[in-house]
Amino acid sequence: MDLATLYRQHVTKVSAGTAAALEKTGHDALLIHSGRALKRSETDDQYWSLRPTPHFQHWLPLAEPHCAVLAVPGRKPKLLRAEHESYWEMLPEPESEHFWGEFEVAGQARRSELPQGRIAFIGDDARAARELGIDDVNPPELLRALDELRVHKTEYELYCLAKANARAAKGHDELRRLFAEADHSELELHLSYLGRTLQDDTDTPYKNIVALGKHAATLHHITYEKRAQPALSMLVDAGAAFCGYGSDVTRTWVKGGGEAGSIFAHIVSSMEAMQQRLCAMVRPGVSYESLHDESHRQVAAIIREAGLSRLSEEELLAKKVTRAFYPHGLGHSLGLQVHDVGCGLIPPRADNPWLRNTSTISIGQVFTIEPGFYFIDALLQPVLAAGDVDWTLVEALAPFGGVRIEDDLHVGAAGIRNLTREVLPHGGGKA
Ligand SMILES: [Mn+2]
Repeated sequence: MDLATLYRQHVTKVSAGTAAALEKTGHDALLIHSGRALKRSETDDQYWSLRPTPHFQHWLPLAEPHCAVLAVPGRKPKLLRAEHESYWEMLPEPESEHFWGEFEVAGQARRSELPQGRIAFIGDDARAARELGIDDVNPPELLRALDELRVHKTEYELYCLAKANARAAKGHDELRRLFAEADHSELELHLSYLGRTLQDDTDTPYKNIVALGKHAATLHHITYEKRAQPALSMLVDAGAAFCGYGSDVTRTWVKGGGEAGSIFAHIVSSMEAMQQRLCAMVRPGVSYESLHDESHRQVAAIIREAGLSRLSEEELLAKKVTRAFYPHGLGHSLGLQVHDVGCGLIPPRADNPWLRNTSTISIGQVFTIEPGFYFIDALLQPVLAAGDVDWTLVEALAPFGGVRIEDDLHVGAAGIRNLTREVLPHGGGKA
């Protein structure tokens, strides 16, 4: 099916879901605002490029400020589009033109033209709501119902997420090649990724994490070293956007490094094998948290196999040693937001504080599987002090930073689709 047909079906589903949500919350209409361009500083007149309200982007891939979708059950949705008068800047062009036909397009939202009855406003810009005389701003019950619509992706959304993965794959392939052939700075690698994926820094779904060597131990390393580094490892956590939907992909590569390098390379390939085993365990009805718990058991096995500890797997879990090496969750829901809504409604168990997906896996979900293994000084100090890990080996491996391998998975009726591996077959290892 072509994009326009998929999109038509998507809008039909979003319209029906929105109508049901409005009925439930007792609203007659909904105005979803795209947002206001925020000033970079109050003392000057430069603006950040707009990150539209995700609820707005659920309807259409337009990144213009001061636009709104007016949804009235039973009527064709209306796109209220602000007149662009500035000659200083141009509006960003949408990636594709497939969406216009599904809307009645009109000028900027005006108070006098809003329908009668109870109207809800969804968006970040409360000032716009006040200007329109709408006082029902982001009602929580309606927000919850709209978030619920985003958990199970339509075929159109899946198409966009697959495109976002294909775009990211080009950047990851390029960085692997650059890393293998010569020493580069993190900044150069970051800029090469942007160039290869045709994205400006503000277009990416999240700030690229490009970490050479020990920097990989900083989970969100985004302050790039500007000088070329003779690094032995590279962790790249970088995605791409397509029509508002984002991919989230991490790869870890190693080169050289003598004996410690071989041990680290072995840890990377063990993590790659483990990540693939976890992906193979994904199926409807399984609790995501049980996969997270399984990933800790497998990390315990890797700690032992690498010779980092003589404790048993049970002891490594009980004494929270695996949590010192792997301090984040196995993954999260993915869609219009990198950490998408709807899969973390139940709080995780107290010992899994950073787990963002606590759902029971169901058909239509898209989420990441991203186990990690790091040498983070602050977290390892207590387990080192307790004598639970081999201090000399930790010291030898610390310059490699860490490993993370991350794919985006779709749970389909016909099976699990790994959106990342179909375009980027290798998770990491020797560059
Ligand atoms: Mn992620």
